[in-house]
Amino acid sequence: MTQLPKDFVLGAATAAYQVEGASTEDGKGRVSWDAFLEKQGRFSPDPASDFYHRYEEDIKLASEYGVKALRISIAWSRIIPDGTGDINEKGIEYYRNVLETCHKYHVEPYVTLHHFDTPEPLHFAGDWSNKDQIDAFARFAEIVFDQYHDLVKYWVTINEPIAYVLGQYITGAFPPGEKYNKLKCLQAQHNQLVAHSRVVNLFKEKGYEGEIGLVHALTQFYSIDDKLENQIATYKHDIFMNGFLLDGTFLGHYSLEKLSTVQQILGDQFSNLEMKQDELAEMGKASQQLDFIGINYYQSNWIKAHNEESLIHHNGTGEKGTAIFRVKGIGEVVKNEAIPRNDWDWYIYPEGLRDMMIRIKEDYPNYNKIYITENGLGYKDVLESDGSVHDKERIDYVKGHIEAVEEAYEKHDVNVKGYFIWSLQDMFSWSNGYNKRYGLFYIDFETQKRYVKDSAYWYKKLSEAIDQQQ
Ligand code: BGP
Repeated sequence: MTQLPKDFVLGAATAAYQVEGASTEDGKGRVSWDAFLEKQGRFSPDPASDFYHRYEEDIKLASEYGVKALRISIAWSRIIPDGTGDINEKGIEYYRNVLETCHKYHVEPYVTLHHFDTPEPLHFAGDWSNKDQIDAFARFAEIVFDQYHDLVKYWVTINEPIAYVLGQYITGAFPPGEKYNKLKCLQAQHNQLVAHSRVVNLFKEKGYEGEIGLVHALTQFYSIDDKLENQIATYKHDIFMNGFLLDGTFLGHYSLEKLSTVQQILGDQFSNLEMKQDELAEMGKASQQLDFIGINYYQSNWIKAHNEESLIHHNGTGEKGTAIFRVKGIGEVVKNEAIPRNDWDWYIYPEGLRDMMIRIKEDYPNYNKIYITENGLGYKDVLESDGSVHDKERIDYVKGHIEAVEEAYEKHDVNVKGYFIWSLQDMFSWSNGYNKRYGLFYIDFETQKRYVKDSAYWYKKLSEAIDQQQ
């Protein structure tokens, strides 16, 4: 059933705000999303999957279905409610309980420090576009390392630097809902790399045991045809979304190729992009000490040039065919009828994952090792009257992507060490609400009862096959 080696980590991923619920309980502070969602009035982050109260049930389910590792995030606003002030002992205690429960069930925790949930006061002060957030984040990270270094071996600094700020400043689907602000988006990308680097260097200087990495959302981009202008647009698109961050992560600086493209994209605004020498020094140091890179891969996109006015429509309802993405001077995501896509217009193309892994290996030989830290299918699952959920589409999706991972490992010698399905259980999706389900376990959000999907049975078999490898 598998080519993957015995030590390959088969896991599942989650994020605090999407599963915990209890968003005002036990002293938790507000985050970037709270006011934004209240204003939208579409859906609430409570009770989500009620993981705050049901974590033991979910971790036990994970262990029963072959999930060997669980990616969680620690909500900064539970540990330091306003982001910079006093520590909340209830928050400290909660995550200690969660982590101890993981060990009780032999599920290895992989812990992310920032997964889209900046404490509200920092968010209102500019979030990652404000460099003051870097010091605050480093303080939070140090507190968390001191508290849990005995329980956590694998740390992730930041989840998806691009996805958070693309949603915030380009598509407007994330708070504060700004659109087409390329400068802010790039500034916040850079600032996140500096924050990540500070935390990596701190982790290494203080000599904590364990490994630390960064998780990138990497979408693979292909030109829709051979026309030169479309190839150039694809190249620019890639640098804006992937290349700038990958250079910063692995080289610790931005190559001239990336900078000149960013300069083209920003035009006159380029001189306002603030990248200081000491920040680049911090990044250079961190790039040499990074233990692993996490890839979150969901889809590939096909691109053509776009030099007219920008227009974006975020398909957050699952009405297939409604997504529009055109950004002046970067490119347009075009429809490609040859490739299947889900109801949210996300293209299903496992080859893109393989290509991305090979690119990282070739372009950045110091990449060390890769985990696929998120991959999965958003789907409108149906709970049958007998409690079963037949999610064949999800099994096919995951199988296809695992095969792409195997190909990268076997044929292209990519050092890939694990795969985390997104997600362990159904949960709240940031800009899509509750009908976009990803879990191995179905949740009836009214009753909070868990049901085992067909994909969970399949995943368990895969896990057993990996265990049986030599
Ligand atoms: C990633 C995030 C996750 C998760 C996933 C699915 O970008 O790290 O938190 O939400 O995407 O995305 P969505 O919920 O928008 O379908």
